Amino acid sequence: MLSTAERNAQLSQQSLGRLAKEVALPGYDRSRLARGIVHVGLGAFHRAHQALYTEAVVAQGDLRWGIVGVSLRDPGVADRLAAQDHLYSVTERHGDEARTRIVGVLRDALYAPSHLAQVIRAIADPATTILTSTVTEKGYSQHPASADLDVADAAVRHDLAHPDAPKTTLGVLAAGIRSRPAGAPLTVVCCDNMARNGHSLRKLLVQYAGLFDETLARRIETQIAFPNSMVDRIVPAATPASLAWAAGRLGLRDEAAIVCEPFMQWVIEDCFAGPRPAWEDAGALLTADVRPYQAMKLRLLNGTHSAIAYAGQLCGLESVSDAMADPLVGQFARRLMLEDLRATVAAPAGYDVPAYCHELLRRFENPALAHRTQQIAMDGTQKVPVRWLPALRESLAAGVERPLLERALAGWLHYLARGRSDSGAPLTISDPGAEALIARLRAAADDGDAARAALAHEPVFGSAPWPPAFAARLARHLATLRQGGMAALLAG
Ligand code: CS2
Repeated sequence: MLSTAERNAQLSQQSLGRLAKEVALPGYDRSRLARGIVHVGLGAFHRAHQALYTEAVVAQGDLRWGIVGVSLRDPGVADRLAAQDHLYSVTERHGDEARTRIVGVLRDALYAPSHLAQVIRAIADPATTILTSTVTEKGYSQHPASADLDVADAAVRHDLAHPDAPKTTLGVLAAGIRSRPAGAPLTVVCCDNMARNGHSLRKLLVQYAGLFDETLARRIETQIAFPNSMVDRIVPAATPASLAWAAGRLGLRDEAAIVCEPFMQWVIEDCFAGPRPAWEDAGALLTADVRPYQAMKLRLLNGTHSAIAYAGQLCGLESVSDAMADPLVGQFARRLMLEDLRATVAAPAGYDVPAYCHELLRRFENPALAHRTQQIAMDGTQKVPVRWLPALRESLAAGVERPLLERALAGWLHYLARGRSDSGAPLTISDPGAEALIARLRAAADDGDAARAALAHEPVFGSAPWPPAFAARLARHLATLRQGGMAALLAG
């Protein structure tokens, strides 16, 4: 229990008047906010991205779009938000500039394992016409290489046996949709970094529902809209230091404070089944085809990010801005983006890709963000097949080598196999899908064997064979890494 003094020193509806005066407040009557959106995955990214687009729509007077946030894994976030009347701050920082506002659009925050009935009711409510999700790539029970439902996954098997007591994202969505009145329009907007994310989610949900309720599967397929979307904003996970910094700025404690970059982008396919917030009034781009934007962002931003993450981890560089300031790793990241990855990207109509790259590099250099390389390095077995492998496959099929991207891939494999930085410090590898790949790498007799064994690991690298000459180059890079670390690989 918080004492009165502690409550007074913490962000809440009641303490809004005590905030530092440069902090912007919700400019609408929160008590009149209806619930029109359910969001699954209540992490910092959603709260600093989709929630802000919606906050802007609500601030213009359309009060239908309050958000019910659902957390599937983290019990803490719902409690922290509830203790603050679901208010939190977002500070946008670049260099010395900072802008802080309090976000009021969240109506409720539910931890699904302990409030499942409420979550299902919220999804089933016909006033909910939009459901958004940010549960990370691994949150969709998708087999990374086949892109189909991973029916071998223990949590999926649990949900199929108990569809009314689900644990997975797909299980919770299906249970909620099953309880909706027929004909109530719903649009599901997947906001995770996957190619064709909306279509993938539809396919997975239909596959999942089809295994226990054919009628539900048909309903999902024919009546619910699943626009693809591209989301972008760099939002580092909070740390004790970022929370302390935010408290200093606010004049109050905010246990859910977010510090992120000023840049924000959302491109959404304009196919909705029913009412939606006018997100375009808040700067979102509604368009007929999101795929070129997705490919551009996943390859240039996320592809470079992952390379920075593994090179950074191996070289003892804690944050992206540290890595960008490092002569070898910074130069590697720039060349990887501008030479190898850019060559694989077709610009969306009217888009200035060189200017986009220039801005990306500036964003990575932002010294005010402590964006940890360890955070981005997580879940490589989910990210690499989306961010690097399509560009590599296409290039190799056209007979083109991508020397920097190939080095990035070798760097990731070396990071997994060795589990230590180049100076010998143990690394925390957080990737539940990596166990089998690590076992293959560590069991290999030599570098050639390691390269071939990795490329034959179907869940990540797919079933189509990779060219032997490419495997040989990868083996040479692994040898260089083993002998001289990342510095030797990047200097060569
Ligand atoms: C990052 C992304 O953690 C990661 O894997 O690459 O979260 C990245 O910061 C966002 O996609 C930026 O929009």
